[in-house]
Amino acid sequence: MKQRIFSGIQPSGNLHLGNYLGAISQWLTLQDEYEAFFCVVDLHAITVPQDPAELRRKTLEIAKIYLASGIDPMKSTLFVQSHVQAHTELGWILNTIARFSDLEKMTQFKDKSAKSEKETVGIGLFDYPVLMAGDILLYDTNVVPVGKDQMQHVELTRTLGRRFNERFGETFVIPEGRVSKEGQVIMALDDPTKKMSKSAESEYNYIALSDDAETVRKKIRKAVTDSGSEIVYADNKPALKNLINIYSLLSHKTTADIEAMYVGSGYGDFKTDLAEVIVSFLTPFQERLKNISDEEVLAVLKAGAEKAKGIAEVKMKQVRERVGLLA
Ligand code: ATP
Ligand code: LTN
Repeated sequence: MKQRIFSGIQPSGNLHLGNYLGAISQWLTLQDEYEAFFCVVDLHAITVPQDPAELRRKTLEIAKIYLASGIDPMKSTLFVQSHVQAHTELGWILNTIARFSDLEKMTQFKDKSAKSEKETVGIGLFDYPVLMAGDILLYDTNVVPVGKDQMQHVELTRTLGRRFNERFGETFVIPEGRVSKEGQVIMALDDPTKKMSKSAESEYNYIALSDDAETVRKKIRKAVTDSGSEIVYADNKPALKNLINIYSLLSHKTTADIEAMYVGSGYGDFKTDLAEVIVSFLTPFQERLKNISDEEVLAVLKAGAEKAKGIAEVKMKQVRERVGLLA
């Protein structure tokens, strides 16, 4: 029996290179080895206000991005979270064992809520890691491939899974988080101390997967660099290190090879080439994306939801019984 992986991305904002290199590119290699579930987590996206029509459009777009990236529906199960009601049901049940003190510690909640007035921070934003735990535990997931920023939520999932098992008897597999080595965190182009983020204020923070060649070139030209002029991969040059990481991950050259290629040249040459490396990745990707029809992706999502429902329902029967809900 193959082990299972589960992961998801929210249909909010513009997907960027950080999402691709931190999450999706890891999934591509894992889908051969594992029984894989990749979800478009729309119920997570509504923890912040979304325009309904735009949310529907984004949900389809994320699913198309999965396909255009090479997630193969013959190997992996792709579906939309809200199509499988068990996610909200398990999320609620886990709420009853999650503690305020568990959630209060979550860095992402602290960061996101710090940006708004305290009185307006929604419960959904606070509670969302519990829903995420439900996503993962429903499928007896063994491994959760995510970017490093999500590891704290995977830790919480483990805590809630264990707590449930202790109180109600062995029910859930306790999953492990997995981050890819280099893609751990892609930093913002305009500030190497922050992660590249789709909810960033400035579009110079990220390269969107939908950026055209001219936009990529402009954004890379404007990307901040460190003092000095040589191309070296070092911790005291965080901006450059991030750019070399992106170069390396997309070109499959090692960071040492890249350093060697630019001995004697400056940031100008390096940035020009980096922009072309990104464009050569994005152009065929965008071409594939454009050719995926709504009908095609809807059919994949429908089949995916059917398969996911079957598995989730078996688990929920067991959960309801353990908790004492009348059959
Ligand atoms: P936001 O910044 O608005 O919270 P996000 O860009 O982090 O959104 P998510 O939907 O939260 O996007 O993340 C989807 C996946 O991409 C997660 O696995 C996350 O860890 C990964 N990811 C997001 N940003 C980065 C990044 N800068 N570097 C590496 N991985 C990332
Ligand atoms: N919270 C994650 C998205 C997410 C997820 C999941 C990731 C929701 N449910 C289950 C892995 C497994 C984020 O990236 N913001």
